[in-house]
Amino acid sequence: KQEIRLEDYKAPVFTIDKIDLTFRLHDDHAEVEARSLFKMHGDAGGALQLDGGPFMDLLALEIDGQPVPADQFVKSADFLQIRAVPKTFELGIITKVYPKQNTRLEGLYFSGGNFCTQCEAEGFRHITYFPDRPDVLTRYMVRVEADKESCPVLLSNGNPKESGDLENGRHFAVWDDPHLKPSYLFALVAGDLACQSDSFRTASGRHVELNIFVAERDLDKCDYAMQSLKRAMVWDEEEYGLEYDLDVYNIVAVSDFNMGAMENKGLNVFNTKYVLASPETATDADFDHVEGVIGHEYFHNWTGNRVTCRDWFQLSLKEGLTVFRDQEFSSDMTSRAVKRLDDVRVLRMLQYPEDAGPLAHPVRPEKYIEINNFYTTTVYNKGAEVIRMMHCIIGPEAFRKGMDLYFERHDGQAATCEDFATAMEDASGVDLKQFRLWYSQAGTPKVVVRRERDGEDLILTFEQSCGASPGQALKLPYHMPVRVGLIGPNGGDVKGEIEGDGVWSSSECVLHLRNARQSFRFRNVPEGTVPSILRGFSAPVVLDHDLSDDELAFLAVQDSDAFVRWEASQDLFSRHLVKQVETNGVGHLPELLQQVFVGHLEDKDTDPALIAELLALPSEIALGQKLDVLMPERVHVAREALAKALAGASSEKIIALYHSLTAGHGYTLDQSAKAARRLRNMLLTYIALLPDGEAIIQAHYAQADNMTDCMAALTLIAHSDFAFRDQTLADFYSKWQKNDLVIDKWFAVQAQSKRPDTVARVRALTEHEAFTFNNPNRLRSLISTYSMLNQVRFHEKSGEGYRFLGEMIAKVDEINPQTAARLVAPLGRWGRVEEPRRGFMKDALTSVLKAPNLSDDVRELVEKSLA
Ligand code: BAL
Ligand code: ZN
Repeated sequence: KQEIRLEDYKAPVFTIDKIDLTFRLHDDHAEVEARSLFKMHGDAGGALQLDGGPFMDLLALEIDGQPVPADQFVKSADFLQIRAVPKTFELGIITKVYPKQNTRLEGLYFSGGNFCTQCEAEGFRHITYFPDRPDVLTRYMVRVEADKESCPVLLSNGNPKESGDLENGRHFAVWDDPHLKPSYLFALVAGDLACQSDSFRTASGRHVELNIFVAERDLDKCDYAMQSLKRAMVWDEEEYGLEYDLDVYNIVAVSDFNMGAMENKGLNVFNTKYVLASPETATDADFDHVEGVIGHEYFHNWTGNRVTCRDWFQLSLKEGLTVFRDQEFSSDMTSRAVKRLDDVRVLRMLQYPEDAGPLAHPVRPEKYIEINNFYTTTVYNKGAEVIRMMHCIIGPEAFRKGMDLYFERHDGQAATCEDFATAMEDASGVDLKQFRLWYSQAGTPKVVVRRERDGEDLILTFEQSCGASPGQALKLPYHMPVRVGLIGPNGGDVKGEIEGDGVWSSSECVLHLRNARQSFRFRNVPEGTVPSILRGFSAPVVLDHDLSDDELAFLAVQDSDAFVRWEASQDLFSRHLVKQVETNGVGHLPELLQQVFVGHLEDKDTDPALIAELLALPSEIALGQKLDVLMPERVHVAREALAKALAGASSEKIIALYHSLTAGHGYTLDQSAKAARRLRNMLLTYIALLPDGEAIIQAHYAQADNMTDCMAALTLIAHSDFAFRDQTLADFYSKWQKNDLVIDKWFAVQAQSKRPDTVARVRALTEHEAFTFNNPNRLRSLISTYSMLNQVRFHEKSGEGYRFLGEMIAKVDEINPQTAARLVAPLGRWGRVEEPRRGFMKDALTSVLKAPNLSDDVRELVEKSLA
């Protein structure tokens, strides 16, 4: 496959006024008839080039009702070219595809007894020959025909128009989508599905039918998704004045799905993981994810569908913006402070390593071979941070005006990131020229801040830099918003007066950092005031400051900003742990750390969910990132030792608080009940390290009446040497073996175990009766959890973890290249480790390249990872 470059973008020469699609679904194949009205613009030399795929047969090709002679067209594995076409014409194509053989899960495939589609980014070309690019917007009319008994439900985009019976026990349905859309938003579902229905009245009075289609056995697990959908619809009306625009909103849950969900117009197809939830089967985090993803796909209706992307380089235009919108929605529905910590943690754990490694790319990439490889945490999560920074720089009111302007200008169009930035600029009057570097430069900037006193004044001097990334040796300084507060000696925010490029609101200011080095003078700052820097994590950077341990301890307790409070605690723990790792020491527990820890335990004024996070030690991955050379065992040992010392020093307080949270808390999904569970389960991780912890964990597991508590205990049990370990895992398996999503957790919990035998167990689990290489959720639960989240066991000195992953990538690639490619990244981080690990990682990558018939998806990432 050839590299595609942003700079080569050309507007389409052919547009399509409308397309009529007929799907004739049969047991072993599907016939697809497409009739499209093409219009030529400018001079194409009379040749029409359509995208196609290697897995379909061409049965018929007509122009204006006449067969196209064989010498007038050329067909290859990935295109169809027709010469000498008229200026306007109707193109008729009949193709034959094989959904049951489609294990790649793009295009039309079969999952759990149902036909379904996945067309983003380039799946439509595996259904019919078409200009499969997001800037060709068309009106779709779709007729689906299938056997009535096996496929009673027939769905496509838009509104239902007509349905009825046919001969031979077959039936049909016609769907009409009045909105223009690109082919990647096309969807079809046919099968035997049960449905939970509800309705919604939009602010302007449109009645919308809401349906969630699932397998009959899962009908009792759709309530939360339905309630979340209605909350999302209200939220988008209230926050952005955006209403839904069809008569029906359909969601279908399928169990084999490459992504989390897909925002097809009026017919979202979801991974079951983000629809199904009941207290017995889903954790609180699962419920939050359901709400977040339901919101995300719903919000795409405007940011993605009504305004779509001109080309795939603009992917973050819809994804970064929609992630920002779903984050804000979830913040409003749950706890803003805790949601922000969760999002920052994800960014640092997944995006920072990407930005620092061989697969680093800008939020708006400039080239790709396989676009599926760019559905990355950089495009999504860093993209959302870019939107969040704009929101911070121009302020919420101007941001809302900018959104209005963006829709006013681009509704019904395929737009660019540049269009979005321009709308924000025009609405606010703020110059965002320099800010746009966040779209074009890869890498995580480093910001060093140093303090100076000058009489009564405090001067903060910032220096920003950003290391080289592939193809980008030198970086220009970014425009970044840095939110800063001042905490007076008695705690509490001090209002300041500032000289430099910054604006005060009531309790803090936003500094506009634009230069490589820049100073800000705060006037009349009382002695003993501690600056609270990068509040709310206002820019996605690595911050280096000169605060003392005592000052960090002070902020950890006193700061009014939850992020800085948490960050100060984390910094304090990290400093100690990094020292231990670097000196290979197992020193005493510093008094200050214990005091801070106890302070959090005794804090009665803070949301218990936030307390849980304040008590958490930095993850092994977060600690690894603070080292020049990753030393996985030392990190693991030092962290365990500190946790054990903290637990031992405060055991009575921990156990007392744990029991106080147990009493009187029946299971509900209220925020306060969820927060109590979060804290109680965090305490359990410390209890596991106490001599009498085993009995408490066993009781916690036995008494759990919900999956959150059950998994909290099972995670610790899987990691332990407890005598009941194997039996508990076996019991859990036999209890839940019919529930795929719960069995995914069973695999994941074993993949996460820090026990030395984990790599052998993970390998053995690939032979388990419940393991399959065909289901992406199952692959991710075992292989991705192991290789991405279990740092110490993945980086086994023997290299066995790397060899295992290399083998898995090659094996999965034969079945599903897109999902195989998502397994590659951990092997590319060889620059972070020393020999012999480094060599083992490269060997594993090289061995993948030797696989016969390696996909472009995997090849692109492996070659980049070795470069
Ligand atoms: N558009 C792909 C799935 C999602 O981001 O919603
Ligand atoms: Zn999305």
